[in-house]
Amino acid sequence: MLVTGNEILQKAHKEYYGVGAFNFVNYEMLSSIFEAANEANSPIIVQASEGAIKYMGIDIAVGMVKILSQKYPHIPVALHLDHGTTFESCKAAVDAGFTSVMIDASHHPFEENLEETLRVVKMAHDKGVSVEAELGRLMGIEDNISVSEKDAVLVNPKEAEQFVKETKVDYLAPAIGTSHGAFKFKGEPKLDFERLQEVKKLTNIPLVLHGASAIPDYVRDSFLSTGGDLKGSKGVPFEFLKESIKGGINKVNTDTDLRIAFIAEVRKVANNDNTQFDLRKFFTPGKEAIKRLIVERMNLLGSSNKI
Ligand code: PH4
Ligand code: ZN
Repeated sequence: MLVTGNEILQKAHKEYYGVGAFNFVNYEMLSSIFEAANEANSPIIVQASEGAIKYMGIDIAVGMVKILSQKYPHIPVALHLDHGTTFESCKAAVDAGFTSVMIDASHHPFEENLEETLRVVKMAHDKGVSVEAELGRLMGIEDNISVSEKDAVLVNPKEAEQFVKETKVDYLAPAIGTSHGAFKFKGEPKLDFERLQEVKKLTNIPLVLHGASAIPDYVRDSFLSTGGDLKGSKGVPFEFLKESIKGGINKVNTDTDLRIAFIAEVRKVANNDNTQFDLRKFFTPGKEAIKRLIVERMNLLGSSNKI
């Protein structure tokens, strides 16, 4: 059943577990996410970025989610706009049937981010749609980073408190040292869990971890073994994901893991049979790999059997 993001995340916030927010760019990814949720008996957030929406077409994206949520009526699913960059983009998503939107004005100065978020919250709440915003910048933190450099990049907990109070945003993505993609950390992985706990204490709302892909060894290995190159890639270690949930993260954004798992299988088929051109022979194992990875992730985050 299609529900608001808040409906899924308020429960996760109260019971201290994480819900995967999985990105999709086509039917294969989307249906694998639903199949995993069905197997694990877990709520899901399915999310599309502006780039993904441009690729699929907004009506097709919403249509696919609606049809799949009718096929699996027992699964609570929220359809979320990931990294909406403007008010107009958020409004287009709300008008098209998204049940949750992110306004990402985090690259603007604090006051501007607050104003833009407030505008989106008013528009979205009017239509019963939940809103996510972000504070700080998504980037890895090195061991030798100074306190002032860290403060310039990561979320400021006091600002987070004021931001949530004034905007009434439903959930917040605090930058604590993660980044998008396959190369998250140069040295040892490092996240600022103390800062996270402080933000949770001062805001008391669901929190979001962007850049949460783990790149499990077996997924990296299967990509490498097919001749792919991911030298130096590093994801968020499983223990860090668990620690984040303890610190108050409830929405766990995951895209890179799905991409790598899928493409590794496609590469395998291509390598094994260079005469193959039946799309189904490539995509069926790709979908299976995404599904397996998501079921495992749901178990780790604690959302399995939470329906
Ligand atoms: N995201 C995914 C962003 C995808 O423009 P685009 O479609 O490439 O954007 O918001 C995440 O936080 C995913 O993090 P990950 O890279 O660790 O999976
Ligand atoms: Zn993100």
